[in-house]
Amino acid sequence: MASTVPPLASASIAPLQNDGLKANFKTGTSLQCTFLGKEFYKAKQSFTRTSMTVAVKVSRFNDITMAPPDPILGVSEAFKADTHELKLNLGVGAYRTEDLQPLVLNVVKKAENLMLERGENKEYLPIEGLAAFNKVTAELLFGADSAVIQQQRVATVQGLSGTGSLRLAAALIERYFPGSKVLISAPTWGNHKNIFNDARVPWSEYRYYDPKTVGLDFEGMISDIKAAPEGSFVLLHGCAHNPTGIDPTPEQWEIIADVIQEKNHIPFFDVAYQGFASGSLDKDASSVRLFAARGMELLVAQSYSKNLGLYAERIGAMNVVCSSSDAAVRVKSQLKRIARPMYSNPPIHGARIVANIVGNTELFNEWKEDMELMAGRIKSVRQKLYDGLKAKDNSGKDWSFVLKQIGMFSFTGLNKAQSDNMTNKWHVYMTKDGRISLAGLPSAKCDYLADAIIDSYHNVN
Ligand code: PGU
Repeated sequence: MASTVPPLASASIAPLQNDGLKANFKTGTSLQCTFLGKEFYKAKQSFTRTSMTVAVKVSRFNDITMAPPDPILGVSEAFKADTHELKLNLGVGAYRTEDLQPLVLNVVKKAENLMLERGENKEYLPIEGLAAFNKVTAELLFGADSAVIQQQRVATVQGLSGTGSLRLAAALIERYFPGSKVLISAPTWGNHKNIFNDARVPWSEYRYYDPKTVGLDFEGMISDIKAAPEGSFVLLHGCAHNPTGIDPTPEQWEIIADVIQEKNHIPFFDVAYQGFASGSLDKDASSVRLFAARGMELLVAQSYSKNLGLYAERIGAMNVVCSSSDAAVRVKSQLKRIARPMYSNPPIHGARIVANIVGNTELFNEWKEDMELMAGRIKSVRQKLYDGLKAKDNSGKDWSFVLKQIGMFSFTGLNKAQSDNMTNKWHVYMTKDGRISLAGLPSAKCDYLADAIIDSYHNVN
C-alpha cells in the first residue's frame, strides 16, 4: 500500500494513547508486541530506540520493466477489451464455428467418455510421456510401415504441445551442438525466434516469402540454405507455412532435401498443422516422409492444438530420427534429462485423448471426417473472401493470392499501418505482420472483411 513513510523507518517511542489503535513496534532485540490499549511496550531498558515496522513500500521488483504484449496472444487480450458489436478476432490461429464458437470435436468427447468409463487414474507419467501416445504419434507422422519406425530409429518424447516440443529440441541443440545455427524462414511464426533466443541457440533467416510475387522465393531460399555453415539446423514448416500459407511443391521439397544433404545440415520440421492444410493427414506429412525416406537424420516437433482442437491440453511430441536405433535410445535419454528439471513429466489428459483416437479405427476415421470439415469450412470462407475482394475492388489489383494460400491463414500483404487501420477503424483484430486467421472467419463476415481490407489497402499507406 502506498505511503510516504520509508521502509523500516526508525521512530522514537510515542506516548501511549489509549485509543485502541493497533501498532507494531520492533525493538532492537526483535522483541515486539501488538496490543490494544493497556500494556503497550516491552523492551530491554538499555535500548533507547525502537524501530517501527511498516509494510515495504519500495518493491524489490521496481527495476523490472513492463513486458510488451505478445504479438499473437496479446491480440486476443485487446479483442476482449473491445466492446464494438462488429469486432472480429482473426489474430490467433484457433478454429471457430460459423457462430464464432470454439469447437470441441465430437470424437474428442467420445475419447473422453471412454476415459471416464475406464476410470483411469492420475498417476505421474514417465518423463517421456504416455507410451501409447508416443507410439501412435510417431506412426501418424512417419507412417507405421516406414523404415524409421520399423527399425526403431525414432526417439519420441511427449512434449507440452508444439511450443514445448520445440523448446526441448532447442535445448538439445544448445547442449550437444554448441554454436550450431538454426536457419529460420523469413517470415515465420513469431514464437520461433523467442524459443531459440531463450535456449541461447543462434539463428539467422533464410529468404522464403517474395512480396513481389506474393509467393515462395525459392531461389533465395535455396541459396541461403547453401550459404549457411555446414551442419546448421534448417527449420522447415511441414505444411501450411505460418504466416504465409505458401508451401513448396513436391518437386521443390526434393531440391530442398538435396541441398540440405549436400551441406550436411540437419532438417528440423515444425508440424503444427498435419491434416489442416489439405484435409489429409498422410498428404500433410509427405514433406517429412520424403526426408525420412532418404535416410536423413531429422528433428520433428508435432502439435495437436489445431488438428484435434486440443489447444489448452498442451499435447504434442518431439521426434528425433537417428541413423541407428542405438543412437535413438541415447537421444531419448537426453531429451528426458532436459525435461526433468523443466517440468518433470507431461500432463496425461491430452495424451490419452490422442492415443484413444488414433489407436481406434472407428474414432480415427471420425477424426479424419472432422478434419475435412474444418479444413473445408476454411476453404469456403477463403473463396468467399476472395469473391468479395474481386467484386468490390475496381482498382485492378490481383487478389488471387488469397486462393493460392493454404491452411488456417491468409497473409494479406497489409503493412503495420494498414493492419492498425483494420483494428482501429474496422475492429478486425489481426497480427501486425498482415496475417489473418481464416479459421476465425464466419461466412457472414466475409464481405465486411473484404471492405475492411480494401479500405486499408487503398486508403492507408
Ligand atoms: N508452430 C507453429 C508453426 C505454430 O503456428 C504454432 C501455433 C505452434 C508451433 C505452437 O502451437 P502449440 O499450441 O504450442 O502446439 N501458432 C498459433 C497459436 C498461437 C500461438 O502463437 O501460440 C498462431 O496463431 O500462430
